Formats: sequence, structure tokens, C-alpha cells
Amino acid sequence: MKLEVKDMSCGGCASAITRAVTDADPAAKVDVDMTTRTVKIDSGLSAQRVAALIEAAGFHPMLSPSPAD
Ligand SMILES: [Cu+2]
Repeated sequence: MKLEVKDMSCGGCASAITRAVTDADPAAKVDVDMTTRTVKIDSGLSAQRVAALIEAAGFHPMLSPSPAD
């Protein structure tokens, strides 16, 4: 899945988001792209759950409209 997180701005945000997801799913792969402000996540968790985790970390994620991701 891919999420757009417009309000992340630095490496601290990236690691906070990564930690929020891997705390819930230690096997998750989180790939933060700071130039496009997107986060690619490989996880057994649902996209809604991942979005909720990132939101709980203080960000405002938007699910990518592309279902292929
Ligand atoms: Cu930051």
C-alpha cells in the first residue's frame, strides 16, 4: 500500500512514522520517500489500520487512490 503524508518534513517524521507502523507489525517494511511525501508499506495490516497508526503518531495520511499499491 502507499500513503501520502503531506505533513512529514524531515527524517524525524520519517522515523516516527516507521516506528508507528513497526510497533504494530514488526515484520512491516516501511519505505519513506521524502521528495514525494509518500510512504510505501509492505504489511499484513490493512491500509485503514496503517493509516490510523500514522494518524495516531500525529500525521495526516491519505491513502493512495491506486488500488494496485
Ligand atoms: Cu519532521
